[in-house]
Parts: sequence; structure tokens; C-alpha cells
Amino acid sequence: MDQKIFVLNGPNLNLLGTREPEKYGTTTLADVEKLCRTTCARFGLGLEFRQSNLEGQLVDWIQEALTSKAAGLIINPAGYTTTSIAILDALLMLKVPVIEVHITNIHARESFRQHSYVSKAARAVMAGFGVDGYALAITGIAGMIGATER
Ligand code: CA2
Repeated sequence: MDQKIFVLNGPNLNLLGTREPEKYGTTTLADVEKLCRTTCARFGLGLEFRQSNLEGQLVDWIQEALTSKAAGLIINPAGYTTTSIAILDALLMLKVPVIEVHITNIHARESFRQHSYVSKAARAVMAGFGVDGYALAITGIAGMIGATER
């Protein structure tokens, strides 16, 4: 597997499946990782799947994606979507496709959730498909980088 993608998750997503199931569903982040692994395997892609509650940690991982020559990056920035110029600046350094994922449709929610700094660096945005959005984003990135289904 020489092509690898990073899937990064922001604050509080470690609690996925355990709180507010009416909004975010009952699937846990461990289940999402399995879904991502299965989907990456279909395209022969390696996967780094990570979550952090810390902005600087997410920035460090984006820089790691750059230095380790990842083929693409998917990020659910969660609460940092609307605030983090540091995450935006790190993403803007990547030459490979970046896809922003949100479990919910942020545009149908409170107005403060509707602006995303991250979108400025994203080739595509997936919002409102629930956790399936992660698998859809991997399929999309596979197409963008020319990885074909095995
Ligand atoms: O819809 C999404 O994926 C969000 O990125 C989720 C963020 C929210 O701040 C964004 O506006 C939209 C919140 C993630 C919090 O994670 C939780 C997980 C389980 C239960 C409660 C919160």
C-alpha cells in the first residue's frame, strides 16, 4: 500500500455514539474507524485514523500528512470548523486533496455552525450523510487520486 490517507477528527468526536444520538447517531468513533478501514481497503489505500480534542495536535497531524506524503486528507474539524485559522493555514500547505466532513448538515443548524474556515482549503465538503459521509469522502478522494477499486 503506497498511497495513504489521513482521516482526522476534532474535539468531542471521541464521544460519538454515546451522547446526543438524535443528532449524531449511535455509531461510535471506533465503528467509524472500521468503516474507513474497510472503505480504504477496497481502494488499496492505507489509513491513519486519529482524533484529538486539541487544536495544536490536529495542526501537527496535518503537518505529518504533508511530510509523510499522504495522498489525501479527510477532516471533521468539529468545533474548530468555525474558529481555527491555524488548522486552515496547515491545510492550505497540502497539495493533495482535502475533504471536509460533517456528520450533520451544518447549513440546516444554528447560524454559528454555518461558516467554515476549513472549507477554504477543502476540495469538497460532505455534510448531512451521518457517518456514511466518511465512506463517501474516501470514495471521493479515491477518485481524485486515481485509486481504483480492487
Ligand atoms: O456534524 C458534525 O460532524 C460536526 O462537525 C460535529 C461537531 C459540531 O460542532 C459541528 O458544528 C458539526 C460537534 C462534535 C461533537 O461530538 C459529539 C459527539 C457525540 C455527542 C456529542 C458531541
